[in-house]
Amino acid sequence: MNGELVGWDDANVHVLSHALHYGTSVFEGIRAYATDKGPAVFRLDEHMERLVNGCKAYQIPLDYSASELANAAKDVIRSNELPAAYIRPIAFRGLGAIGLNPTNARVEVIIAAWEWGAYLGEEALRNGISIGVSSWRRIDQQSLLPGSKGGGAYLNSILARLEAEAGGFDEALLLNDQGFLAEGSGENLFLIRDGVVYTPPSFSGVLPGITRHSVATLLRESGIEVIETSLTRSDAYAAEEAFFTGTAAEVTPIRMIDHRPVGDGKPGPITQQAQTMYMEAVTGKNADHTDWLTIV
Ligand code: PPE
Repeated sequence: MNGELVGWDDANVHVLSHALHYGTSVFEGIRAYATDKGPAVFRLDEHMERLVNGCKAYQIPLDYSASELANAAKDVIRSNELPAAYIRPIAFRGLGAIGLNPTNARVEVIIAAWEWGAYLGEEALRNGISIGVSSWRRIDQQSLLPGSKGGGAYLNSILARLEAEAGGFDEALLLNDQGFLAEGSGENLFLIRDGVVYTPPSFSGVLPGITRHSVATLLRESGIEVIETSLTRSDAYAAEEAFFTGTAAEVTPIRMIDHRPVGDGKPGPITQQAQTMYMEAVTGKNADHTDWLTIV
C-alpha cells in the first residue's frame, strides 16, 4: 500500500476518499499460477502497462512505473507465501478533494493478492454457463473509456450482472450502442461457426482483454482461424460453440444464450482445446510461451 507492505487489518482508506464517491480509480486483475518453478504471474507486464495507460487516460498521476508495480506484485505474493493468487492492483484518488475536480486528491496505489478459485465456479468451467443479453448497453467510448478498467465504469457491469442473475442467468452479454455484441460483465466473448473463431473487435467497445489476446494467439498457432469482426445477436444464436475469456473467468464455456442451447449445449471441441491450451500456457506447460510468465 503506497510502497509499504501493510497487514490486512491496517490496509484501510478514509471515508472521504475521492474514489469512494466518484469511482476515480483504475484497477487490474492478474493471476499467478502454481508451476514447476513455483508461483508464476501470467502476463504481468502487459497487465501493469494497461494499468499505467488507464491511469494516463483517466488522468490519475502515478509515481510508479509499470516495472516497479510488477516488482511490487511479486513482493506481495512472496510475502503472503501464496502458491497461486489473484492479484488486484488499484490506483485511486484518495483524500484531499471532494467535488468533481480531483486534482488535489492524493493518489494511492495498492496491490492485494489472495487465493481465488474459479470465477464462475468449477461447474461453469466443466459444463459451461447460461448467459442472457442484457437490457443494459456496454459503456460507449463517447462517454467513458471502454479500453481501460476505470472503477466507476464498472457500475455498468454491475447493473448487467445483477440483472442477469435476477433473471436466472449465470452472466450477462452486453450489446454496444449499435446493438452489436460486446462482452460479458467481466469477460470477452468468442463464437465459433464452421471451425472459425470470431470475437468482437476493440472498436465495438470491449476491453481488449489479455486473456482474449492469449487465447486468440494460441488458437492461431494451432492452425485455427480467429477473426475480429462485428457480431450480431443472430450470430450468437447460430454459433456452434461459444466461450468467455478473462483473467478471473479463464476460458469459460457458454452452453446457453437467451435460453437457446449453443450447439448441443455442451462445451465443443474448439472451446475445450482453447481451455486446455490456455491452462497449459498459464501453468508453464507450453514451452513456446514461457515468456508470458514471470516466476515469482
Ligand atoms: N472485459 C471486462 C469488462 C473485464 O472486466 C475483463 C476482466 C475482461 C473483459 C477480460 O480481460 P482480461 O482479464 O485482460 O483477459 N475482468 C477482471 C475483473 C473481474 C472482476 O470481477 O473483478 C478479471 O477478469 O480479472
